[in-house]
Amino acid sequence: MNNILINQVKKILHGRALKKGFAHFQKTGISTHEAYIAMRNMFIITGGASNDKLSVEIMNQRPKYLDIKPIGVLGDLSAGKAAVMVTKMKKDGYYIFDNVLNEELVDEIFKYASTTPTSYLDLSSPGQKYSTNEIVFDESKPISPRYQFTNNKIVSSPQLVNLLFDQSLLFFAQEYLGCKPILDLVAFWWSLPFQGQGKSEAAQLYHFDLDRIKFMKFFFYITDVDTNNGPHCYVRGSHKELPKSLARDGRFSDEEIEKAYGKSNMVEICGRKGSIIAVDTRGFHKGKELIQGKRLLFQIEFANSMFGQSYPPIDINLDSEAQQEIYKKYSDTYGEILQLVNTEK
Ligand SMILES: O=C(O)CCC(=O)C(=O)O
Ligand SMILES: [Fe+2]
Repeated sequence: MNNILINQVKKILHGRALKKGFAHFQKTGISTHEAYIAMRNMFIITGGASNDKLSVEIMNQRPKYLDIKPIGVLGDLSAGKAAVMVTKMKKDGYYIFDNVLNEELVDEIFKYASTTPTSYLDLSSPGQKYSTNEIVFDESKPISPRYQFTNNKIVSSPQLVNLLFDQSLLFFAQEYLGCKPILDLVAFWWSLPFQGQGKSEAAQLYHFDLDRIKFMKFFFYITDVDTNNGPHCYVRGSHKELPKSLARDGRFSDEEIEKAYGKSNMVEICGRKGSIIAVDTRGFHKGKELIQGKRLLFQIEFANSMFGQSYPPIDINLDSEAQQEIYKKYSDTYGEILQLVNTEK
């Protein structure tokens, strides 16, 4: 068989598996591994069009919330203030907000991360494995390029929980995704220079994320980030369509990316601590390998559906009544990965 024919057959088979898997998910809420793999394959075969098609369907099924009070760390986004930002994000695939986290908050988060034990990327065996033991991060004794806090540690920080429930972020995500967002992933990690080891595992080589159909991440820099200590790198406009020359899964070299997009579209996002960035990581991106210093980053992802990769739920205890209310009111958003374990008072 020639290649064109093989690709046609693949498209039909993966397309069928995706259709069946998505229908099963809609009926049962269960996303099978096979269906997830079919989504990834179809993304690559169609250059992303299959995800866009499913997103239209999802948009109709999950109409936007009409009563979000869009005030928070991004400022007051009411009266159409998010529109210009979202338009730019749709064009470029990322957006750097003028608003930053206030210094006191950044300092508290930094202190928490400096004193709370963290898991770390364990390079002693292949794959993306994190240690089961947790240690307090010590930059003078580097043992890994990446130290990642467990979800339990994240939801034990009142400052990070405040960010999870921030209503300006929810509103922005809704405007970008075009439907009710789902909080589907949180991450908090330190990065260190590590002589080029573990670059693939630490997401320091170009790649695209594809755990969900459509999604976006907020990045919060908790340390100053310059060209030497691991800026997030993004390829402007690469979230729209996957070019045929890069139509495969995996990691990509800088040279390969430059050939396809040109250097002028490869953006290094530096910023002072407190910087807030929105990124559609379906486009090509990486964390730049650190040459010196360290980087602490907090990340929140919103998606339009839980179809795709599966993650374990996170137990959370909410002390704030206001947050309990938001959790209940927008349970379609917060209730997918967060499990409220408050005992009745
Ligand atoms: O470390 C970074 O800046 C990028 C990490 C990454 O690939 C991701 O969060 O999806
Ligand atoms: Fe990524």
